[in-house]
Amino acid sequence: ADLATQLAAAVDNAELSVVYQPIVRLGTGRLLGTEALVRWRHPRRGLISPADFIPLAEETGLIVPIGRWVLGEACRRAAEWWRDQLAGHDLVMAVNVAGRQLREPGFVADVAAALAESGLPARCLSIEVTETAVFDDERAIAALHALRDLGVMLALDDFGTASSSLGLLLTCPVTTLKLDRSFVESITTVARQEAVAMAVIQMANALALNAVAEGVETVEQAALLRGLGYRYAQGYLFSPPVPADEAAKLWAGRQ
Ligand code: G
Ligand code: G
Ligand code: MN
Ligand code: NA
Repeated sequence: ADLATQLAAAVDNAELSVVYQPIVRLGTGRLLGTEALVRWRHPRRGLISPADFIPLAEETGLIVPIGRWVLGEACRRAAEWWRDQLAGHDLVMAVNVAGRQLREPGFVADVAAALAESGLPARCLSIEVTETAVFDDERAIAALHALRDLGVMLALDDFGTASSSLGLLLTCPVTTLKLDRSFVESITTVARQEAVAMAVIQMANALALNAVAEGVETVEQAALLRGLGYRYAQGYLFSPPVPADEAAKLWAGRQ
C-alpha cells in the first residue's frame, strides 16, 4: 500500500506516539510546560519525521483524525501532570495545529471535548498555529477567536518566518509569539539576528504577549536571550523532545 494508506491506518495500529519538549523559564530553568510533537514509527521504515508526514496528512485530510488523536493524548497527559501537581503551579501543554484542522468546522468542538474529557483547564492548553495557516483565512481566524473564548492560549509558531507576521497581530487574538529558531541559530555572532530578536521581544512586551525563543542550543544563546528580556525558551540545551514518562521525571527535577 502507498504511504497515505499506511498513514490512514497508523492511528488504529498504534504506530503514532507523542513526545514532549520542555518549555523552560530562562531565569530559573523551571519548567513552564511542554510542546507535544507527534512521531510515527512505521513498521518497516522506522521513525518517520512529522516534517515528512504532516504535509501528506494535510493533503489527504488525515490530519483531522491524527490531530484529534494527538490533541486528546496531549490533554490527557497534561491533565495527569496537572492533577499530580508535578509543576507545583499551572503548566502549559502546547499542541501544533495545521491550517486544515483549524478550518475544519468541528475543530473548536473537538478542542472543547478534549478539555472536558481530560479535565485539563483551558488555560493550560496552548494551540500553536503558523502564520501561513491563518493568513488571509477568515474561517481560521474565526476559529482562533472561538478558541480564545474557550480560554485556551494561542501561539504563533515559527514567528517571523512568513511575510504576514505583523498584520496577524491585529486580526488574531494570539497570546504568545514563538520566535523561530532561525533567529536564534547565530544570535551570538550575527548582529542582525540579535536585532530582530530584540525587536520581537519589545513588540511582544508592548502587546502584552508571552514570547518563547525556540531552538536554543547553547548557554550563550540562552544568556543573550535572557538579557534581551526573553523569559521562556525551548531547545536542545534544556531537553530534546522526550517520551511522556521521561517528561514526567523532568518535571520532578525542575520545580
Ligand atoms: O519534531 P519535529 O521534527 O519534531 O517537528 C517537525 C515539524 O512537524 C514541526 O514544524 C512541528 O511543528 C510539526 N509537528 C510536530 N508534531 C505535530 C502535530 O502533532 N501536528 C502538526 N500539525 N504539526 C506537528
Ligand atoms: O515548527 P515547530 O517549532 O513546532 O517545530 C519544532 C521542531 O524543532 C521540532 O522538529 C523539534 O524537534 C525541533 N527542535 C526543538 N529544539 C530544537 C533545537 O534546539 N534545535 C533544533 N535545530 N531543532 C529543535
Ligand atoms: Mn511548535
Ligand atoms: Na517553531
